[in-house]
Amino acid sequence: MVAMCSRVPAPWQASTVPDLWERATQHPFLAAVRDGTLPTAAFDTWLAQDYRFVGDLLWFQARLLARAPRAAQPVLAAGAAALVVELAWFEELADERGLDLGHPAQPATLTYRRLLERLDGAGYDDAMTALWAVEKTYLEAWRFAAPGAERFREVVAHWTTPAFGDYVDRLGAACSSLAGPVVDEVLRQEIAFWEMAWGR
Ligand code: HMH
Repeated sequence: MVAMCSRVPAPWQASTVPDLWERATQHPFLAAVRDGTLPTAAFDTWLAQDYRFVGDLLWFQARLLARAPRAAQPVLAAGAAALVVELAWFEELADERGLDLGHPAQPATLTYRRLLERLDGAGYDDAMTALWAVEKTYLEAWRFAAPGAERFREVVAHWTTPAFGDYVDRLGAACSSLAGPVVDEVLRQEIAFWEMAWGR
């Protein structure tokens, strides 16, 4: 296989486990965002947990930047700065919605955090591939939900901007591989994260 790095494959090419990408990116939670049947409480539960997750991801990404090769520094530094801005965006959104972001992390959030901690101790290549998978799954998931029912339209647009798509492509281009066990592990955590809010 020549130049794996130079192009991002279609998502379903990156996992060896059937259905894992579909389950992570076409979850009923997302279909309900699209058709407007998602209860507001479920969305708010998810939002507060995702705020925690973004904080954990920033921790992971800052440390990944610290050990990254020179060529990967620009995309990782830009991404880390974008996560700081994203946290502020969540805080504004929570303010508008009268939502408390202080809820403790739920089990799915804690399990995802533990995966990030483990990846922090893993080799750089695996950690980088996992970061790409985290962002690629999220992008494809929101693209599946787009444009979203009226009351979710603004947030869906926020997570499907061309700039975010470009960022994910740049992450992919900086990876030595876009497949492997770490990708599947990320996909399982992404599925569990949707389930957390959907199940209640
Ligand atoms: C669960 N996966 C989840 N939340 C996010 N915010 C992202 C990925 C992308 O940052």
